[in-house]
Amino acid sequence: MFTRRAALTLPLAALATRAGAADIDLRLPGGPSLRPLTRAFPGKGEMILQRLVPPLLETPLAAFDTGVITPNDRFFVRWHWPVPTEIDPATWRLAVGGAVTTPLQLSLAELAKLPQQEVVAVNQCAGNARGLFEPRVAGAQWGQGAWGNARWRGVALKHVLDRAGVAAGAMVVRFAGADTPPVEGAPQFRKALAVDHARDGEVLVATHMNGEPLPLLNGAPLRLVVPGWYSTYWVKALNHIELLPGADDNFWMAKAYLIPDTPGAHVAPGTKDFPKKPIAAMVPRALITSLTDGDRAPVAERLTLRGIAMGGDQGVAKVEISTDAGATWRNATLGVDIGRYSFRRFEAAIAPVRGPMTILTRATNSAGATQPLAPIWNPSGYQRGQVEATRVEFV
Ligand SMILES: Nc1nc2c(c(=O)[nH]1)N[C@H]1C(S)=C(S)[C@@H](COP(=O)(O)O)O[C@H]1N2
Ligand SMILES: [Mo]
Repeated sequence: MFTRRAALTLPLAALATRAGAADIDLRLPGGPSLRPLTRAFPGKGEMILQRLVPPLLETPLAAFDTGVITPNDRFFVRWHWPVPTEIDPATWRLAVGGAVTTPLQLSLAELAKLPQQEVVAVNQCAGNARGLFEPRVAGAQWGQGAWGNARWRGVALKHVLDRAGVAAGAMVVRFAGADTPPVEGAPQFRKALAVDHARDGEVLVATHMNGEPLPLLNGAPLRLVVPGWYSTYWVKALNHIELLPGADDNFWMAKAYLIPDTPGAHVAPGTKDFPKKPIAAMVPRALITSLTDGDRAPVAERLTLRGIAMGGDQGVAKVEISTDAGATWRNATLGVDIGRYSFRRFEAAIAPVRGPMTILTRATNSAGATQPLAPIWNPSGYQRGQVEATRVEFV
């Protein structure tokens, strides 16, 4: 399925096409904003090259404007450590151990015999749009393309855990993939969920994405899908599940991916000392996709705006737009509802006049959570959730 040769040529191919690649301007307020576009990665079409090794590939905004599902070949990519390249589906094993009654070594064929289910869900990096934080924060300077929406298929994690038998006293389930750090002593990427969450019947061990086997760069042959939660938990190239009797104190749970324990994960810019908690469920967001912030566009009698919205860990109840800095809002028309964890498309007509216009978009979910007008700031650039502004010059 994935040949060794294809995997090994990955960084070289990207390097070869880097020179002379067309640039895209992400319009980041705090620093260099141009990025090369690349088609050099296996299974990927045109992507924004944020980093070569390990790859960070961002989805161009235009790819979100064509439908509610993000195609596999445009889906963003993020790895902390080098991409595991020696993937042989025939010998792949998912080990389940720790506080279980029956430790398991499941092959892909055995997993395929367990009941299969599907969910459409948004996979969003905790740091999506970090590059728009003001003042600027350290980390990958993503624009608005470190998320995507796909139809995931696989086995409910619950079935896998039931097979192993969760021992009394097990509290958390820890996940690890086949990627290992290239330097000794660096922490392997591992994430954990509470046992009850892991057994909720919605968390999946996925094999397929939009009807195809998972692309290599998106975690083939198995990845965790945690609907409604940030993708840091969606462990790729999953090969190890471990039940622990207490909290997971590994680096990626205890030290990284922590947000301020404040409303909206917001602290005053520059603040370093605040109560922290692990990032968890996503928050509502809406974004115009038919225009990019900073665009010039021709005046027209009527212009239909299109965009995508998500409700975080709930369905989208409404999307509103404002062209008067939030003084008044009106409802956008929502597209088809294909599940609470999915993107939902929206449309709204405006009558542009010559000159600058700022269009605000605000999503509210079915639990009543909505987007604040004031910008979010925290030192890691996580959980951007404020109303997005698309500034357009009509000419
Ligand atoms: N094994 C493994 N899984 C991982 C990661 C990783 O570095 N290694 N990164 C996580 C993070 S932070 C993100 S944003 C998502 C990205 O998923 P994608 O590359 O399929 O878009 O993978 C998650 N799962
Ligand atoms: Mo991420």
